[in-house]
Amino acid sequence: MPTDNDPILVTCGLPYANGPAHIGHLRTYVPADIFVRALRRMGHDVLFICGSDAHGTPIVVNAESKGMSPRELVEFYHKHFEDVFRSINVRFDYFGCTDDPSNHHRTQEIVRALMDRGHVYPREIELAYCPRCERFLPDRYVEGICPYCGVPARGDECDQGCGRHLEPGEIKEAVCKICGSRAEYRKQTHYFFRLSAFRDFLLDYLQRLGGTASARNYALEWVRQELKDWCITRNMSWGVKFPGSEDLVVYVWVDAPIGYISFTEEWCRSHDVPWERYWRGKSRIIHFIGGDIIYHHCIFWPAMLEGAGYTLPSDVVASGMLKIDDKKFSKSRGYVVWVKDDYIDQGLEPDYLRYYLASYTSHTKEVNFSWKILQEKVNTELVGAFGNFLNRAITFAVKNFDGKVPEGELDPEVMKRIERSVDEVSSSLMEYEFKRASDAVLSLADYANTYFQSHEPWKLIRSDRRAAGSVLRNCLQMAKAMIILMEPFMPSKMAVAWSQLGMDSLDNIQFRDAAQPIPEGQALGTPKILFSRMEDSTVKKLEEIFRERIRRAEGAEEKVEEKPMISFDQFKALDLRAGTVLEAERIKGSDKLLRLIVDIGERRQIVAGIAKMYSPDELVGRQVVVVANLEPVKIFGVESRGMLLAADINGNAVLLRPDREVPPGSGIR
Ligand code: B3M
Ligand code: ZN
Repeated sequence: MPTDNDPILVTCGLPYANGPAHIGHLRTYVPADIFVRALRRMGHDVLFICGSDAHGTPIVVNAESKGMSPRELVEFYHKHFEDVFRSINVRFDYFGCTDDPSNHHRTQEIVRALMDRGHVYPREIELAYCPRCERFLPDRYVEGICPYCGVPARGDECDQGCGRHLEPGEIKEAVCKICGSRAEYRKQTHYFFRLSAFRDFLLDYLQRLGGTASARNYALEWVRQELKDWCITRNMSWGVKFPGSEDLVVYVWVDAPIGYISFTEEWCRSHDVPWERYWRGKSRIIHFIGGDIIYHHCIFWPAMLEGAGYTLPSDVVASGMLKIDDKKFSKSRGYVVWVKDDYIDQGLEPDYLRYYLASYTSHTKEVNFSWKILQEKVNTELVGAFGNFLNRAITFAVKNFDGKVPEGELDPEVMKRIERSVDEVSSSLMEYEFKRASDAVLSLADYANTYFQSHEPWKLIRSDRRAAGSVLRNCLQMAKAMIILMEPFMPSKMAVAWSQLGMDSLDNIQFRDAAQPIPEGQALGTPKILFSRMEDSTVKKLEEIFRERIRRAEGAEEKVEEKPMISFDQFKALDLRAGTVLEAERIKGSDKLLRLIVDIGERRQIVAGIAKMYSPDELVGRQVVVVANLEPVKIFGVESRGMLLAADINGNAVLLRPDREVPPGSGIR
């Protein structure tokens, strides 16, 4: 077990480089950043590591749909996350990417070690294969029915039903996500990690695992029930090559956590420190993760580390989920707040959001976010209590004591109160109780406000200047303590407050300095309002953006819902005909459109948006179904007189065709 003097490594779950950051992400990153800042102010030697997760099928699917390469997509979002973290004051020592060469290298090293030690074995399995696309369908390339609960599911997880992780080959009634075809099952050799052999190890390890009880208990529950071996290979080219195989890559959940190691290596390389200090020695490794990836971090990952001979994590800290306006977070339904567009770019204070996320409720519980609550917290807790006291104390001292910390006695009661706050904040943070810690600072602010109020320095100054000076010196001492203890939560704001106290730099200040007497005669800075109120008009504007997004999401959902009834005559008004494609070619400048000549009893030129799904060659000679009496339109400068019927599979067209060859021009009824 690591001791107090061992180096500490703190990591955060790696965001997929597959979409923008939303405040659900920050539920993990902000508390981790607070924790690291606090550890440093308690004198610990800490390294803070994260990076983007570049692999896995969703990224390939998304890149394909955007007409980008996976690497381009990953680079784009990698930079996005770096920017967001900078703007919200989350400061990693190193932010890597799992597609970096060092991670390919470390992953292969670990997989080889696992193979050498007999923890990985080959097995032939039956996998979904699309005969039309002529390829195996890993994970998100396939949809079907969950074998456990019978609900429609994705290839790798039953996301709408029982929530189980699905192993390759498990999904029933598989359908190809690319072309919509019914998949077949074909045999292929894959590699499995012998997770089942780690049961006793895990039972013992998990009892000792630190972090949140939520993570430990959830994992123990799983280990007690069932531990199945994990298939760790996939048929793809994007990813880390499985050693010794040309067409298999390792499963993304193998190389993603290994990023924690390879990013540490990268940082160590540029700082001339052996990486083994963290991953082969006595260190304390603390993972901050979302509550939905406990299984991976508490079961799969420690078993892999144990199997390959690396240091085991000492703590797994799992955050609760986030709700928006008391509704389940959902990007597709519009219940989402994007960090950049909806927050930073609206000119809102990063520190307000940090404070909200940390102080709303305890770390493992559900946070509800709404603009109204943000306003209320800012206006009462930050403006009303914390900021109000700082401003009163500093302004009074500047005005009445020549801009300096007045001479006076430090009250032992006040000093005891400060010591108590330091203890409370420190111990709460060490237990990952972020709310308890910020509440403790707020309660010091309340105490300080009452102290100022009840000692009435504005009266005292006229009768006993020395006594008034003492009151103010005590107030400034409490201000100093409040700023130091609040810094991990609101680093930008506290740096400003610190300079108003006339202090140099907060950089090397420790929590225990909160009780170091503030020097008499020290020149104070210029008092300014630290926190500004959130006005109703601002909140209204932010809520409007949010409502509009939900309205648009609902509108999009309605489109695929029922349409109004039509009469048979209306149906008969459609001139539908079977036809045969005579010619097909791409339209220059468009990657979606094809120009077709179709025989529907006459030659018709039709422009169709199917180039992503069909090549011109495969269309010539094929029979199709055409709406022949649509008004002609020009698309990309080419006239289109008619439309092909197709099924819409997530925006991709799958053409309809007659069941057997029919004469071109046959009517459809
Ligand atoms: N990229 C994101 C998630 O499932 C995933 C985390 C990897 S951590 C090694 O939350
Ligand atoms: Zn299921």
